[in-house]
Amino acid sequence: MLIFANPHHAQHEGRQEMFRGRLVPCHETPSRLEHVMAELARRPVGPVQDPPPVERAVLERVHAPRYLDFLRTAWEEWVALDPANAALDALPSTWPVRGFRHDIEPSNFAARMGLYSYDAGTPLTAGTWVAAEAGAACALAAAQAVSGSRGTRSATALTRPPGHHAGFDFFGGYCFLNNAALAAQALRDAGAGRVAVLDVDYHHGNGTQSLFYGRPDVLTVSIHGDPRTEYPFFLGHADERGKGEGLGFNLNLPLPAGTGFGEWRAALQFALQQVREFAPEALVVALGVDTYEGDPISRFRLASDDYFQLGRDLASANLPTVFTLEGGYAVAAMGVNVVNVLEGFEG
Ligand code: SP5
Ligand code: ZN
Repeated sequence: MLIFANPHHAQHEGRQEMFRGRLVPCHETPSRLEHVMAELARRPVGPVQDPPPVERAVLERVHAPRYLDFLRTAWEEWVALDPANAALDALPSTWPVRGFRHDIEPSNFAARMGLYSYDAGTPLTAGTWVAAEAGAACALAAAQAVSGSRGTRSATALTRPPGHHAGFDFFGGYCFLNNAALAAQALRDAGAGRVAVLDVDYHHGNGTQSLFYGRPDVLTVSIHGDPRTEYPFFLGHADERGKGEGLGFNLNLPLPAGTGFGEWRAALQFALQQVREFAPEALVVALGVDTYEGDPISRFRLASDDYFQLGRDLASANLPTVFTLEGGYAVAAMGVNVVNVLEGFEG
């Protein structure tokens, strides 16, 4: 297992996210990745490397050019509004709504923050672009590593901010660039005819789903908390099966809050069966460990030891596999849980 770790992840350090009318400390912190790195030092599963730099054109395979430009320059614009802003995060507070908007892109910064986002829980900070870009580089390096007949069997992008909630031209859910989607597209571009993305984060992979919804070449599967009660709420229902040529190539497996490993694993087995029937040439696993029983913002009940079994089950697909790191907010347990998956996968 090759591991590409984001050398710049700590530059993305949000202070606060909006929750019930208050700004509360961010759950998505640099310490998350530091715990994974520390556990990997105790239990190495493979060499840890820096990724090579990413090319803009590769990011444009998934994201809108004007969205990328916005992310790259947003912090400068934010500070230019008022030098005192340098001590604050930028958070959106106004959004376009369906049926009540014009195509004209506003020049106002707050308006464009809203145009390119969908929640007030995802602060943009001084180092967000540098961290997100280097994270995407990890995902792309991992995809390259498993590509072709001489590729390694598996590679992991150990990175934050996470990616699976980010879409063509929007950030949200702590995510800016969709690392799993970038990996899947890179695998396609490197010659894989069909690629499957299996998202096991607690939250529905709404960004990834939206990116591939009309495409039959990338199967997207997500196991997650029922969006009737769980974030991101507006997508992730079982009847979302894809559209046009992509009809039948999206699968959502929502489960109720409180679900334990037995039922969760049954959903995983079904998901893996669907992946097998799709017969992909590569697999991307959007690996969130916020399914853990101790997670502070999520409500499944997986125990640390269950993550070994998750790793073994994923290995049974017998495919070149890229892991991208998504959620997981029980910070102290996060290292153990992630490394358990990778160890279980390695066998
Ligand atoms: C990648 C990922 O897992 N993103 C999840 C984003 C969830 N954002 C909304 C969380 C709201 C929960 N806030 C609880 C605060 C309790 N103090
Ligand atoms: Zn999550």
